[in-house]
Amino acid sequence: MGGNVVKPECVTVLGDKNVRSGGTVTLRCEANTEYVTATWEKDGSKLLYVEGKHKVKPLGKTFTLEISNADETDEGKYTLTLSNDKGSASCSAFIRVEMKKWREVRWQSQAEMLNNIKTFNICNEVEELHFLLYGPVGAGKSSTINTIKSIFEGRLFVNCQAAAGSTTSHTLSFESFRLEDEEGSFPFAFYDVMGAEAEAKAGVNTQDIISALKGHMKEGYKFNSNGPLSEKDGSFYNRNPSLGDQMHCLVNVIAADKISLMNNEFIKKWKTIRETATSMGIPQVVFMTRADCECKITKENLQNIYKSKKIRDKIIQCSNLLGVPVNLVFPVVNYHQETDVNTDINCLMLDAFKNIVFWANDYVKKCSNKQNSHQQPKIE
Ligand SMILES: Nc1nc2c(ncn2[C@@H]2O[C@H](COP(=O)(O)OP(=O)(O)O)[C@@H](O)[C@H]2O)c(=O)[nH]1
Ligand SMILES: [Mg+2]
Repeated sequence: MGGNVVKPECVTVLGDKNVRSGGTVTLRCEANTEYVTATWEKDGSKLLYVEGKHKVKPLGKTFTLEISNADETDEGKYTLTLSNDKGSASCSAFIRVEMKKWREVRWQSQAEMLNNIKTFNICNEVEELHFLLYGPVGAGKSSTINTIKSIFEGRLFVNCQAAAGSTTSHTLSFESFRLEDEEGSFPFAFYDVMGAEAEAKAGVNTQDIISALKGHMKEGYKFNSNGPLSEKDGSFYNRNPSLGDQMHCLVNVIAADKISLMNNEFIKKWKTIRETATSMGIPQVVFMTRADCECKITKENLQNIYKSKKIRDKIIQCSNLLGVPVNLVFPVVNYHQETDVNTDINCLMLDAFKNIVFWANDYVKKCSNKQNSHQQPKIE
């Protein structure tokens, strides 16, 4: 090669690719010279070539890597490095593997799902089902309520103030939001609490969330970072809450793209709240918002959400972090930039929402059966 050796440069670089599970994908780079040694890495480690799966083809100045029969282990960042005596050059690309669907959403059945919820018969024991949304500032609690309200009302709803990239809470008092359409209202109430911050003194007080779960906190109570609601506060403390005053489902809200940023202090707070909910038997789920921020194929097409390895990995991470079973973690996307309603956003949210409606109702029925069996004299 002698005089032909020049410092390697990439004339065209590798491009990100999506591949279906079982499919074949090729990464290609054009260099300025063929006199180079090419090495491939995956996620920062030397690629282990598997016979029949990986084919590496240098052809003149073109360097390709072909991966056949793709599966989820093939997803990752691939880097090609070209080197010779004069130096080296490298470029990278991400391969996303679209997995076989691992959960079903009825994308075509918005009207039917919505109708099932609108005509849902709540048990007689309470007038409405209460859902408490809990999670850090910016997790998407207010946006989740806005999204559900938008679905019910058939137009975008923005009254529950969502913060634009803010780190302090916008929700300062204990407020509830109800669902309505032109025909009437529905027996569901959502409680948005001031975002929980990691520092013990900042954000919503853990004890306040527990009071809200148990039904001690009355609506309109102003959260105070310096101390929790006191039993002495006659106007906002309900001493003897009934089944109809307490919460019937705890919806933990976490942003898919911020899970890794959660600190231990925060997780500890969360654990305390979850333990209280568990001891009361309250159903608990996780709404993992901002799924579109975390996963490109989901952002491109929401119907890909249950084909995405990235989303599945996030769900597992979320489940491990919060101790909620994987099948109770629902990835969702909220309205955030749309100016009109979107069927896919609606179907994904309705799929999660219908579950919590049933579980909250089951919980109320179970509690009232227990109360009744304590009150009724035993027939010998
Ligand atoms: N891309 C995207 N942005 C979202 C989603 N949910 C919420 N957001 C945005 O995230 C930010 C925080 O949301 P917000 O509802 O105020 O969070 P809260 O503090 O938990 O009430 C806002 O800028 C929202 O527009 C989502 O699913 N996707
Ligand atoms: Mg909020």
